[in-house]
Amino acid sequence: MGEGISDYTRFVVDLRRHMWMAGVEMELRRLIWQIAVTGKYISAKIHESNRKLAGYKNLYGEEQLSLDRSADEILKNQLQYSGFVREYASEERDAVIQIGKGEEKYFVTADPLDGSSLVDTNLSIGTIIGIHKESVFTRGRDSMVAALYITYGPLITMVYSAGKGTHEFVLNREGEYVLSQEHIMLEERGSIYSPGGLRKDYTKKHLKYLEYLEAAGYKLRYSGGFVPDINQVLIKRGGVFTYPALMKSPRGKLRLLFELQPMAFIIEEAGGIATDGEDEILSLRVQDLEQRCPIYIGSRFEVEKAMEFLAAN
Ligand code: AFP
Repeated sequence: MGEGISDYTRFVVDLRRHMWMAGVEMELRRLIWQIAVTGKYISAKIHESNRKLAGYKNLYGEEQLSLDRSADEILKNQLQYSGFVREYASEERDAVIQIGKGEEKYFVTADPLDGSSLVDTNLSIGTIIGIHKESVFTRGRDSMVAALYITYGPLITMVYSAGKGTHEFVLNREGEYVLSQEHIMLEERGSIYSPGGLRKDYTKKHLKYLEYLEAAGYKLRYSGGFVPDINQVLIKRGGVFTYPALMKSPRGKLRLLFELQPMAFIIEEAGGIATDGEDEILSLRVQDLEQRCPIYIGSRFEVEKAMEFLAAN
């Protein structure tokens, strides 16, 4: 029996209503909403580019930006003079820029289009956002007030936390973000592992950890996109994503500020943990934008097991 439109609207919880009901502070609600809307423009750019952009000229003969730089421009323009954002730091820029008048409340970090090397394969990619109440050059634990990521896949989904749980929204045909999963909580342990990097470059301790997971029957799930790979651990309620210290690059590959802090904030709010193998990601001080860091993130059992293996003699 179909529900009348009034029933439908009664049960539909859109992003703005959810944040208001969760008691998220007004300016932060409006900023998160504005960023979520930007995801629609970035998605449109991905579709418009049909996976080719860099090096192409548009009909006016103008050189087209690569998709990740286009996504960065869209985000920056959307946040500039929004009234909420004082500074903007992006994986596509080599310095933090002031985009407000200087008294705004928030500092935003962005990986505008993570996994862009996957665009031509039509695999899912994403946007990763961190929202800070003070300069980002400190510990995430002290500065972060919210984080979100948008996954451009068969559906466009947005996962956010403003410190009151982790929640998922789906962009519906009407262009609204509608609540799909509220207060997502990871189990104590899961059944999937997502191992970045090359086996030949692993340290012996990391290799022993992966062999432990494989012997325990964990299923390998790795797409090469941090956003969908982490999203799978969250939505499947457990498991572990890791991009470890490698012999040739002891700091691993992923960026502390743009990729790891936002995901650590979100996963911790879902009852999981995120470490560099020794210390919690959100306890690490950000020294510079380029700072990379090994990562073990997901449900408690698997991440603590990793720390055991890495600490063993
Ligand atoms: P791109 O943004 O260059 O596609 O890199 C994606 C990424 O930064 C992150 O999303 C993945 O987890 C990781 O790199 C994959 O790295 P490998 O290609 O070395 O597996």
